[in-house]
Amino acid sequence: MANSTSAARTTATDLDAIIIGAGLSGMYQLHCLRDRLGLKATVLEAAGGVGGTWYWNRYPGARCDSESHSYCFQFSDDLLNEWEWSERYPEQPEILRYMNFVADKLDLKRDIRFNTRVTGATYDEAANRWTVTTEAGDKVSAKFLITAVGCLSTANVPKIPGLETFQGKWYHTGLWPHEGVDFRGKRVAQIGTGSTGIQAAPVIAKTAGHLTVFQRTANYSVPAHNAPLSPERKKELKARIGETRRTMRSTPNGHPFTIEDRSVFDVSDEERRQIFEKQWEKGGLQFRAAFNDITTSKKANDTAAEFLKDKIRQIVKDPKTAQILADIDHPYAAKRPPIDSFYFETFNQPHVTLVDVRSDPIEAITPKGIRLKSGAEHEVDIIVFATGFDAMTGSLVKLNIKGRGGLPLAKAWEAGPRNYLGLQVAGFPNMFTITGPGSPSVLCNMPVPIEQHAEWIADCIDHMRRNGIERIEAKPESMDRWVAHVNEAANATLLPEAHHSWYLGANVPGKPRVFMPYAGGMARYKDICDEVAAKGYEGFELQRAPAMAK
Ligand code: NA7
Repeated sequence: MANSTSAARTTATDLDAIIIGAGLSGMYQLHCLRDRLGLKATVLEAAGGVGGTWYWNRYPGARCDSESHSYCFQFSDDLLNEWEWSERYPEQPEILRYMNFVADKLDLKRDIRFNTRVTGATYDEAANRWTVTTEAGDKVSAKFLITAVGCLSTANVPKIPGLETFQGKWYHTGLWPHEGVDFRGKRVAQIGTGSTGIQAAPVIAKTAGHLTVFQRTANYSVPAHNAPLSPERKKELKARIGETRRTMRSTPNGHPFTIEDRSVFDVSDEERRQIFEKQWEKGGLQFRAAFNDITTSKKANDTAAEFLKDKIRQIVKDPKTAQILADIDHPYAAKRPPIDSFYFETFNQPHVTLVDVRSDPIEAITPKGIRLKSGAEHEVDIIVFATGFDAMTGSLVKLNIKGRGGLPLAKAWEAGPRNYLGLQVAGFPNMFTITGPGSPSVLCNMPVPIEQHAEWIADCIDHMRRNGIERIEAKPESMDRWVAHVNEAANATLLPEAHHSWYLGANVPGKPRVFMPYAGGMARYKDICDEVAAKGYEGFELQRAPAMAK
C-alpha cells in the first residue's frame, strides 16, 4: 500500500495545490486535480488515516443520517458497483472502510501526508503562492490552497468550571478514543441531546450501570428503522444507481428522495395524520418530505411538530420524563433533525435518568460529578460530552490563514463568515473552501455538495490554466451580494427560528450569530455556480501574469 513517504518526497516548490484534510472532500479534490488535470497536489491531514469526520467520531452508535447508498461518491459507476453497504444507515466503521476502499482504488494515499497538522497558511502576493506550515515545522508551498476541513470537526467542550478537578474520565464524542470506552457497570453522564447524543444514549445504556442524560434543549427525533439491507434490496439499489444519482442531484437537499408537491393544508386532518404515520413507519430524514411547506410555514410545521411530540408522549412511559422530552421550543427541522434507534424508548429503562438542565443549569463539574444550580449533585464515573462542534467556521479559523497583506481570516470573519458562493473570500486569492459557510453543505447529504464543489474548483483551475490566468479572487461586492442572498434564502425558511442552533453559531459562546449554510437548495446552488463559470467566472477578479506584474 502506498503511504505518505512518496508525498513527502514531493518538493515544496513544484506543487500546484495543497489540500487540507483527507475526508470525502479532500480525497475527491485530490482525484480531480491530480488524476483529471494532471496537477501536482498534496493533501495534508492531521489524522493517521483518511476519513475526516469519520476518523474522529467513533462514539458508540456513530452512524450516518443519510442512507448508505446515497452516502458515497456518485461520480464513478465502478466505485458504486464494486462497493456493497450492509445496512440502511452506515455505521462509522463501515464508512471508514468505504473511504479506505476509495482511497486505495484511486491510489490516493501516496499523495496524502498523514499525521500532519496544519498550523498556518500565508499568501505571498509577490510569488502568488501559499505557504503552509505544519506542526512539525515543515513548510510546503503551492499556487492553490484548498481547505477540505469539514463542517463539524472542531469539538466544542463547554467551559464548565471544575472540569479539571473531575476524578473520573471524560470524553468528547468527536474525539473518541480508538480503543473505545468500557461503560460496563459505570455511572455515566451524557451532556447533550443533538444528533450525536440521540445516537449515543441507547448504545451507552446497553452496558452502563446507570446513564444520566443532561438535556438543555429538547429535540425531535424520527426513528431510523435501521436494518441490514436484504439481498433483494441490495440488487434493487444497484439496478437504480443512475436514477438515484439523478434524484440526489435534482433535489434541494441531495437526498435520494423527492419532496411531495402538496401543502399540509391540501389534505384533511385525518389524511395528514395517516401520511405522517406512514412517514414515521418509513423512518429517516424523509419525514419532512411528506409536504412541501413543513420547513417554510410555521402553521404547516406545527402539525408535524405536534405529531412528533405526541409520539414522544406515547413512547415514554413516565409522564414527567415524557413532558421534559416533548417540551420542544423550536419548529421541527429548524435545528438539524436527528434520526434514532430507540432513543425515546431508552428512557423507559430503570437505569436511565433524564435531567432537565434548562430549568436547573449545570453550574460546575466537581471531583465526583456534575453539580446543578439548585445544588443537586449527580455523582458519576464517566462524563460524555455530546456537545457538538464549533461548526463551519471553527476549523477554518483554527488553520491560522493569512491572506493578502497578512490579513488573518479570523479578522476578516470577525463579524461572521463572508464569502462568494461559499467558495472564496476576498483578500485570499487562489484559496477555495469546500463546504464552508455560504455553501449548502450541512443542509444537504454531504457527498453531493462535496462532489459539486471539488468539480467546480477543478474546472475553475483548468480554465485558469488554459487561459493563462494566474490569480482568481472573489470581488468584495460579489461577497456582499452572496452574503445577502444566503440571508435571504435562510429567512425564506423556518431555520433561523431555532435561536440556539449551531447553524447560527449560537452553540459557541461569543461566536457571532450569522446563519451560515446556504438554504436555497443544492440544485439551485449548482445552477448559480454553473452560470458564474459560464459567464467567465463572473464576480471574480481574474488576473493574467502581465497584469499581476503592474
Ligand atoms: P449539536 O447538534 O450541536 O448538539 C449538542 C448538544 O449539546 C445540544 O443538545 C446542546 O444543547 C448540548 N450542549 C452544548 N453545550 C451544553 C452545555 N454547556 N450544557 C448543556 N448542554 C449543552 O451537536 P451533535 O454532535 O449532536 O451534532 C452535530 C452534527 O453532527 C449533527 O447535526 C449532524 O450533522 C452530525 P443546546 O441545543 O445548545 O441547548
